[in-house]
Amino acid sequence: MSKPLVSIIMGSDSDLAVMREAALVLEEFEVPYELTVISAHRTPAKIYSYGAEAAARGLEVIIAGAGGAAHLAGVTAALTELPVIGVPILGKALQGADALYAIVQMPAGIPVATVAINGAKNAGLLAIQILGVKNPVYREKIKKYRQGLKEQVEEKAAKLEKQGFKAYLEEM
Ligand code: RP5
Repeated sequence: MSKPLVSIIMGSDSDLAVMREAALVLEEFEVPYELTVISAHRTPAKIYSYGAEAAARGLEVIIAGAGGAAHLAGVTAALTELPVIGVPILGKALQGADALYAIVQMPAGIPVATVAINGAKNAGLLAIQILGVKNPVYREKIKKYRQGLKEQVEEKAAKLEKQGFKAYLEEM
């Protein structure tokens, strides 16, 4: 197994049902990754060493998902010069707005690339695009993936135009 290039961390195992989407896309693109639970609040010493050592271990991008008072992505970004992608996790109380604001509102100097609430799939894709800056294999895979998206939309549009919206909806 190759050394992981991408790290997926999350504040709790309760985030895994969302964060698995990032792992699945990395597997689809054959990107070596590691995945674990680290909490900025419950295991602060662990995130300190994890963030501080991440670049030296050969990681190139970190994806951090957390809900509620979601400090994991920002704290990780403060501890490493690697790009950090934050995934706000939908919580019960504030519909994910708490995590979104906590992750996106970073102070100037320590950016976190924030995706949508529960946007773990896009976090995985963005990580691959970042790897693609220096690795043309990943860049080509992203191009192919987008070609597939385009073809899917074109097929749907052609079918909709041919059948009309009523028949189309009945099949949905
Ligand atoms: C955050 O608190 C985690 O990222 C999770 O989204 C939320 C709730 O955690 P659990 O109480 O389910 O462990 O730190």
